[in-house]
Amino acid sequence: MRAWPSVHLPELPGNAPPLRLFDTATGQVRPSAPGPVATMYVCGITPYDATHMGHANTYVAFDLLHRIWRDGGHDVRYVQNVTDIDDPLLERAVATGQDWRSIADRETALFREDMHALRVLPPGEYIGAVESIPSVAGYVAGLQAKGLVYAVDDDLYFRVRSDPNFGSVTHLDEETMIRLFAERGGDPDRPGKEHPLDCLVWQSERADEPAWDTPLGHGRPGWHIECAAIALDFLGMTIDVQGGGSDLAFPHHEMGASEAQMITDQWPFARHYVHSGMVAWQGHKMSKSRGNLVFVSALRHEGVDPMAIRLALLAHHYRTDWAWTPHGLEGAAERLARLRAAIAVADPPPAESTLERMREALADDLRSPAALDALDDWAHRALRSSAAANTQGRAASEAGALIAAASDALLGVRLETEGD
Ligand code: 5CA
Ligand code: ZN
Repeated sequence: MRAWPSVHLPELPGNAPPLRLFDTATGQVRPSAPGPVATMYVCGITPYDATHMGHANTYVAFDLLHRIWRDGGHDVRYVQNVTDIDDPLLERAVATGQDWRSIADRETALFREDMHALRVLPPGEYIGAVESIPSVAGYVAGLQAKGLVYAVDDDLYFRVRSDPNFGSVTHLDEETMIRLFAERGGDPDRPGKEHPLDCLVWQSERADEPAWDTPLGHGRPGWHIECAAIALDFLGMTIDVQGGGSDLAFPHHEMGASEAQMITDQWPFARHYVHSGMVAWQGHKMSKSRGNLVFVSALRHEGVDPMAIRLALLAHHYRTDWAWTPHGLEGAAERLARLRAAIAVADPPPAESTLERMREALADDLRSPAALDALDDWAHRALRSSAAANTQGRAASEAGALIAAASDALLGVRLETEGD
């Protein structure tokens, strides 16, 4: 699949401290990406209603990580999937009378536009579930050959408990696992299963649903194995970061990790499991199934500057849960205008120490609010020291140019409004 176009990434002077990042599996902030090449797999959208602020928050969080690694001198190999075949997409197709493929194409196209507008750096590989079906079938056959798969009717299940490390991503007790599994697409109560937590890796053809011919039979992949397969195909073991929103930690990341570990007989699947917080709206987690959504594209069409949307997201540390508010967006738009005015000041204060503060904050588990505080402090001093600013959004001094470059490279917030 095609990703979206990249944007220019300015190079900054000096050195960045190495990134320390919270890992769900150990519950600790630990050094990330020991090697020169950093690898990251981030779960992509299920394209039936894109792109809401929850999605945007998650992809901007991992974009921040991408940018901080790049500033730290890493080459980043970034893979993201698109779940372009799954139950929710087929349900939406039935409910609206549209073809599931045209829904997926349309929403994926919109997602690309939104990501580009938000200056999210694209993954190097953007891979659809449908195009991965032969690969998934191969991995399932491999698990089958090891005796780790059994059939219920014609559907195939993975024995999650065959992995001695199952549970080591989220450390949940079994009751909680079963409850979350039921809430998030699993089927703990299906008769015929050996263990309630065993997960579907291959679903045989259902009436009126699409199916593909593979050596496993006529059907389609389960969800978790899709991401395990794509990550193994394009990154291999062991990846530096497996990422997604916190609602994916269990079962999706726990089960995908176990599948990959049992396929390869290696552990762990990922050195860090990184989870962004949930964005709420109208009192609930923003979700396609509930329909309480604020869309990036809707705001863009109202004329909201995507950089203000990005600032509204970055005002929250990526791991916190928070509620979207129009007030938060207004605050972000004001901050953007202030920063754009400040870089245009003719004689602002020096910017080196601000860059250093931003890098320190971001290297410490991506504390974007503290990085924004550093920018605000500089802007406050710049605007106080200057009687007259020239045009907003054009750096009028070396320090202004350095602040604009730092904001662009590290935060993905472009302050210069010319030459785009
Ligand atoms: N296709 C699967 C992953 S393989 C999927 O979960 N798709 S999704 O479209 O439902 O979600 C895409 C990403 O957005 C996931 O990382 C999910 O955790 C995140 N996400 C969904 N809703 C929210 C929300 N309200 N706040 C923050 N992140 C969210
Ligand atoms: Zn996934």
